[in-house]
Amino acid sequence: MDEKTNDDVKQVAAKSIDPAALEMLAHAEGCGLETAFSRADTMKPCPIGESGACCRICSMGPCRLVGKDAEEKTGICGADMGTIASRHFARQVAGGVAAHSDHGRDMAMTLRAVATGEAAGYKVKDEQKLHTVAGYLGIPTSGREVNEIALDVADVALAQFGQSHGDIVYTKRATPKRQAKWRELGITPRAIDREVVEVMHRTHEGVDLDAENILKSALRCSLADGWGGAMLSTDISDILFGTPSPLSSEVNLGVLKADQVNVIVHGHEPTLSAMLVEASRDPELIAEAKAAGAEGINLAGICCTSNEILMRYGIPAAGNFLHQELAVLTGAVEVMVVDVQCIMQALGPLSQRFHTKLVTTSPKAKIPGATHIEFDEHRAPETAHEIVRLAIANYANRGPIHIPDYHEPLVAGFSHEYLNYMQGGFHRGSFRPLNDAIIAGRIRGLAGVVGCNNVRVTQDEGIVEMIKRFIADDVMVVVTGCAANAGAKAGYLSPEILDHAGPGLREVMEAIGIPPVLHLGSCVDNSRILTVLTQVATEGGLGEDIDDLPAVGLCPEWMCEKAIAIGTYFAASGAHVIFGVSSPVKASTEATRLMTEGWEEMVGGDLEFIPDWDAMYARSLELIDAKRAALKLPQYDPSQYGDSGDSLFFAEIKKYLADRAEEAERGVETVGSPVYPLAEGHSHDHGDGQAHSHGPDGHTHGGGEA
Ligand code: BF8
Ligand code: SF4
Repeated sequence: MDEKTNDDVKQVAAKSIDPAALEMLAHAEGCGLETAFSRADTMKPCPIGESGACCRICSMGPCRLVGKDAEEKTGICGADMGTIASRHFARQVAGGVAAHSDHGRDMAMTLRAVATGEAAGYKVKDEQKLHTVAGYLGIPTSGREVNEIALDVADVALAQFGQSHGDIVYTKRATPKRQAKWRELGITPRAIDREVVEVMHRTHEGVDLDAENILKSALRCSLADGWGGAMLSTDISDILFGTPSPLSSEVNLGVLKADQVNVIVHGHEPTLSAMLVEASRDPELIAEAKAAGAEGINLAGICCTSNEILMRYGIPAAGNFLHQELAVLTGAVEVMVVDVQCIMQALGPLSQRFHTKLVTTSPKAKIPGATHIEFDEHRAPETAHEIVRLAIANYANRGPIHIPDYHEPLVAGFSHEYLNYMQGGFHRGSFRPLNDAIIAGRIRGLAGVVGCNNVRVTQDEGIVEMIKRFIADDVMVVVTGCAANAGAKAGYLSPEILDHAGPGLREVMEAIGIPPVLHLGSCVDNSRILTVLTQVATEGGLGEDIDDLPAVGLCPEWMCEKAIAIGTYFAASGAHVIFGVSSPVKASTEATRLMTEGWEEMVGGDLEFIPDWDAMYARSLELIDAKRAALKLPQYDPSQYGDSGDSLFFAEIKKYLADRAEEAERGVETVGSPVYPLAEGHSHDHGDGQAHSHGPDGHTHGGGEA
């Protein structure tokens, strides 16, 4: 490789805070291969589009409102900046809602196929959750067979997409105050598809031309995601694959194994990947892998498919969004299986430079250069076997490999149900301890740090900075999606991180026995945050609704429309939300005002864009402290706490994880959902059926270069 100047080093260092990524970027450069990171150097964002000042809704345009007086200009049809920016924003919301919700619909279709006995290999894993969900949906359960209930749940869920009258049923899970507010404003979502279609209609040329009204429709559309498609997706995934409870695993590219057949699942849906988990553990296939010269079959994940199987089976995560190309660059991936969303087209040509077979599986998502093996829930186990066999056959074709030796331990799997259980046991689950801690000021507030990676900012930097600062300042953090993965790679999802928590937070976490940063799952699982916040709000002592809580939601490195939809539904549910990177409505003072002051007045929550990490953090604390003051809670004072803690937490969680590893070794059924593990006596393993031992430095080692 050429010698590097200081400037080169700085430029590379600015791309990621993850040493594995930096190592792989240097490797890519050495191989003369490009990645999203290097393409971003030459492809600068268009400043007009980036700020929301470009309209390409009709062919009289595209109209671009630029210059000092841009806000006084209009497009050819007379549309002003507020309309143009809001219209584009609303369409982003609709795109995100469509993506999450279509995923939710597919989950409901799978549940239906399971209920009618047409989906071999799947079954209802969590009957308790099925009963709970049936209760929300008004479906009788008493004296009925599991599949009878499941069929009704699937049909009522599917009806939520296209019903011709009524509201989305899950909106009833919001606080009474929130439901009343939505009704009063006329933004209770009616049917999921309808809200997406309506936004597309309103933002067609020449329809809704009032920024405030357009943005109001975006709020309603987003609610069809958070309290509709995404929430259904989470619930049905729990029914089919088990409601998560804590388990340990590992994260980062070092989870790839030099001497095993590596299969990566990437995308968002848990359906095929759950079957791949089983296939990767099939003794017959393992024997075939050994006959092909490998030591075994190693499954790992990227993006939210990874989160889905990490949370339920402990399958290790190879990385987040910007790791997808880096994984292929290791040369050690026999097959990368993708389903839908956040999959880069670049994987097609890149995988052709290696022996890696890129396998597309969804009829909705094909990529030139990939092998298409269509997933069909009616023959899922066969498809999974076919894919694993393709990987085994491909093992012999490996060239030189380069696996960066970085892998961090993490604990994941904190569902709403598990948090309840942790705070009072199977029969007395509640959020009382957490609420009391917030009221007393031991916990200053709550923060959700969620969302993507984006090459426009240093990978993982904003996410990890926020997590680090929050826990040091006694703010409890929940994470999902690629942000969870970023936090984990930096070591913040390991129980040891309690040492970095502030004195009050540490005391509480030790007492309850949970870590200060909780991995709640994939991006559709942001709906878990909605239900957690709703319970915190109704538990007592912290007001009556989400907009009373000392809480913020951050998406420091947002990238796609789904993130915009999530941010919007949190705002519509009463949360203060801050995004980084840049604002898609920056060009319009009016749209910016509407989404901040305007929405705060309307729904109590808002959406701000603050690209600077220091400013984002300062604003977060300001918002949290303002809510504490409004609730007349004692001012946060860290000097009061920190004396009562001991290592109870470590002892508890370590024992819990060790018990489960031990059970897994004994062959106790590990696929499933022991939400109440002590009540049900189930266990998860770590994805490869083995207990992982942690070295004295708290890190696990393996993989490595060959
Ligand atoms: O749905 S966080 S980059 S992977 S969009 Fe995509 Fe963003 Fe990652 Fe999961 Ni979510
Ligand atoms: Fe231009 Fe109006 Fe057409 Fe948009 S809808 S491209 S602003 S003429």
